[in-house]
Amino acid sequence: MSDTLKIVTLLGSLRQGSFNAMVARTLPRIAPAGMSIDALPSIKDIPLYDADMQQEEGFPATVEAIAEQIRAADGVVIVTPEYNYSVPGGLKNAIDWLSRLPEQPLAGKPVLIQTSSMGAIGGARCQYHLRQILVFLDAMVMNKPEFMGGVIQNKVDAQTGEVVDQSTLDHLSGQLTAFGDYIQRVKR
Ligand code: FMN
Repeated sequence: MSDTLKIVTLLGSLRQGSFNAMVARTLPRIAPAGMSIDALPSIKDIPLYDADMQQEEGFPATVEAIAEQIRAADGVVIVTPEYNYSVPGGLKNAIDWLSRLPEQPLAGKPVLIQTSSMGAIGGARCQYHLRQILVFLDAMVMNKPEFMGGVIQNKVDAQTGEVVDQSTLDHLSGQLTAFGDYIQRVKR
């Protein structure tokens, strides 16, 4: 492992103007010293999980690419909206594919969760469903501090596509610093 902590972001929204994409895009410039943050490939073109497809055609190239980058990273930040009080289907589908890989990339991997929504509680209900899923994948999800970006549409600049609200920025950068410390504590 190099001195720089290599973090990758997995985005749960597919839409062009995604507020969660704005959160993910903001992270590199507010990361603590010694931490790099890069976006994983979009999950948009991953087909619905199908065991027959897996057997006949192998894993989709995007799933293989995401897995390889997760394996090479020190930690993963999952940045996602909440859909119907839970995890968006596209994100669950990507996790389902990843979970079937022989060298399952999230096993033992430090993971941070960030949810944002236009609602007041910022996707809190999604977080606990996502944590439950990640138990089975044996990921090492950081407990606290949590980040739930409520009413996120009022905290971003649509022109630059980044978070501008200062208390949200402070919360996010504090959480990233805590994640760096967490990785140092749990890394093997
Ligand atoms: N917002 C919530 O706070 N809780 C929900 O349960 C919830 N369910 C949604 C379900 C669907 C199918 C969609 C399209 C939106 C839902 N929303 C919910 C609103 C999202 O928070 C909002 O669309 C948000 O902007 C999505 O994130 P994005 O901007 O990153 O795409």
